[in-house]
Amino acid sequence: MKKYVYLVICFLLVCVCLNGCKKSSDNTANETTIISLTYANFPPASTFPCVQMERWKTEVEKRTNGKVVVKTFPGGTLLDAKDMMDGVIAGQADIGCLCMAYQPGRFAVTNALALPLGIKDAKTGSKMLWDLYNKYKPAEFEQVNVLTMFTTAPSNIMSRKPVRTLGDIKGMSLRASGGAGEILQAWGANMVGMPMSATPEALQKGVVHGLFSSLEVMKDFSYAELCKYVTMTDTSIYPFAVVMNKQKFESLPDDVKKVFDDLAAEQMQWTGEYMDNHVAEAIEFSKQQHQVEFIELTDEQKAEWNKLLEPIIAKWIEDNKSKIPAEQIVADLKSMMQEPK
Ligand code: DTR
Repeated sequence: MKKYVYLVICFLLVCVCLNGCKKSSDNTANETTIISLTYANFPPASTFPCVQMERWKTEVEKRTNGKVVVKTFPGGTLLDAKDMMDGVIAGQADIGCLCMAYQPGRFAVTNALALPLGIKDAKTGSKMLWDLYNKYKPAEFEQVNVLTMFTTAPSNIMSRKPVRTLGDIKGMSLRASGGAGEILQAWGANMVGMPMSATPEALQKGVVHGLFSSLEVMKDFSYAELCKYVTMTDTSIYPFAVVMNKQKFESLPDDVKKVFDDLAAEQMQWTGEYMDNHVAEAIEFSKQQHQVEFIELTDEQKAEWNKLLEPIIAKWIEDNKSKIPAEQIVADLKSMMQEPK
């Protein structure tokens, strides 16, 4: 009898245990059906890096039928501009958007896009950047999974006082970042390096008297209220990358990985086009709403200004050729510029 009772107790215990295991595996299944990812960005939500982030989120959530949910963090609320790459590698955010110029020297190959090559718009620049990245697959991106890349439109001078000649720019404190800074220095400006997110305050406080960037910021950061003059130089674009923590990417199911991979080139193209259209809108906005004067240089001036930039490419090749195939990279970029679009 005792033996019988003992057997029944054992049987009941096994049943309870099995039931518990089943419940916990059901829970796990529920948890894994929705994959939640964090996406960090450094500038405010209305700016182009964040607009492209929201577009990517919408597309991913749609194409995975809600299996992936992306939580976006604009304005440096999760990771700041300079911490973006290391923060993603460390897993502080699953995904991050970074401007390569903000960490000089770190993205040597792809930052070649910032050289004064005369790339005419963001659509062209973004395609060139993507092709260059895919050709060289530089070691600096090995620790992450690259989700897309894109560039800004060319940079122009936005300033509180008019810049009509090289004499006007001499000694003027202008804000830029990375390679674009060398351009300002070549023209005689006092270059002040800082990320875009720090620039509104620097302009307000008079630490800088203008900046050098693509013109959509006249609208998105309301610089048109302070900078009443734009000198059209159309030089130097800024390359960006969207990177994902590698282990996190590897942990995704194959169908989700495919959605991300399929979106990469499409997102690059979408962002380039968005940027070019948005620059055109910002120019109209600055003229109509804030009476900003757009100063065009004469052909002779352009030749004079461009001449001062010639040593920059040669110096970049010299400085980088022991580490990367710098000469070939410049040759590749020049030939990509000739390709029909
Ligand atoms: N031109 C670069 C990058 C840049 C251009 N537009 C934006 C908007 C928000 C953040 C960065 C950028 C720069 O001047 O930093």
